[in-house]
Amino acid sequence: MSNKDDSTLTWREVATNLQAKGLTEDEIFERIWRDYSNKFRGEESGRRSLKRYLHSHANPGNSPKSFEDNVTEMKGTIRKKAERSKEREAVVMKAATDIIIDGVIDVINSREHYQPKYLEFTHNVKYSEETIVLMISDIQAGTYISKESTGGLNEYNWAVLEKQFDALFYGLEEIVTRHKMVAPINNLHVHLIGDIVEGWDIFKGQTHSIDHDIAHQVLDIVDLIADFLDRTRTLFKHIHIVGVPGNHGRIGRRGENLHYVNFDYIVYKFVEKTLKNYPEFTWQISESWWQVDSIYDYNFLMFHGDDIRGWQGVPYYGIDRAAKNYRELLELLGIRYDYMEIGHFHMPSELSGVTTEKFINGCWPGGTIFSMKGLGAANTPSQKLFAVHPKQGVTYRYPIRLVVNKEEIDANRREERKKK
Ligand SMILES: [Mn+2]
Repeated sequence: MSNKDDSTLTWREVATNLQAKGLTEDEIFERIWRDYSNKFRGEESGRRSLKRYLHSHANPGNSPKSFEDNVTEMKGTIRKKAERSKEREAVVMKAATDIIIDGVIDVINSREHYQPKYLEFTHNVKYSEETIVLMISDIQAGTYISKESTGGLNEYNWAVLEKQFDALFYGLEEIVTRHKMVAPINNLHVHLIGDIVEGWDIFKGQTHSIDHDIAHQVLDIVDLIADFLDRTRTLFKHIHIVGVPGNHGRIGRRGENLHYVNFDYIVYKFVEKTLKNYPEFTWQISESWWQVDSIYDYNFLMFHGDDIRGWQGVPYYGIDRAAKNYRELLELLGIRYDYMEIGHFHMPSELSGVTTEKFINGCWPGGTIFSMKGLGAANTPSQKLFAVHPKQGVTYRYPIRLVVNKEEIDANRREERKKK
């Protein structure tokens, strides 16, 4: 019970006190109406609301609800409301889905049964001739990588390179022979995209990772390329050779000489002279660092790619930007190109674009000490072959893997040494 003087209590407090004393609802009503009727607005409505209040709050025998009780009650109310609304939602969803399904079923049922129109396979397709392009780049002839210095991760030397030329030819032969069964293939375009030789002073200490000096890199690779091209005459009626220089064959520091003062360019010219008596070959080798080769209605732009800045792997944005810049540049000559071919990055890839697809060639040595120690990167040696269709542009593409049996090479060498 309150210690307050009755005159300072509100009628609600008085009602609570009287209820605690055990007075009935009617008795409490009389007392409060007597003392507090002036607190209520209007006689009739005042009486009604006081009665309502007493009935719900001060009803003797019903102890007043605690705050927690009210919260619990409210929770129940809210939960019930939520459940009701969820149920309604589910009903609406189900009804809406049923309407759609009913509609679909009606449409399906109203359709006539499908009558097959094509009962026989008519094999009357005339396959168009296709032209083969073989990208050759990043041979880095003269590179020497020992098994020991790479912890067995790679081994590369001139004997491996010679075997790789066999692998390249066998790969080409198998793919072309297979496709000749469906369509005529008469023309090969060989795109030489630079870094044919490894060089000898491109980076510090390079002389420790070559097994051929630059003179013999040039002389011996000319023989291997000429021999390879000679073999392609067994598969094709006409072979067109296009060449652009790379960065490894340059003479002097970067930018010291013009780009064609480069051993790659010398190798190409040398090969051209070597095979000059064979009418099957046509040559497109100039002092330019870029070339465009036309096959049917398609133009293939090629350059080595060392001017595209990159760090680790293929610089997609740089390549994309170069493609767009070359598009503008070649507009000066009225040349539109459809495909772009580069080497240099040692990571075989094909990048799509709005109008230009870009081909990035693989390399011959695989992981070098530089790539593996510095970047933890190595790729299976490979070169890219693709076919050009008169109407479809570039169709099938193959990586020709240049993986050779190194144990076999070692065994042959041991045999040779024994003979001596
Ligand atoms: Mn390069």
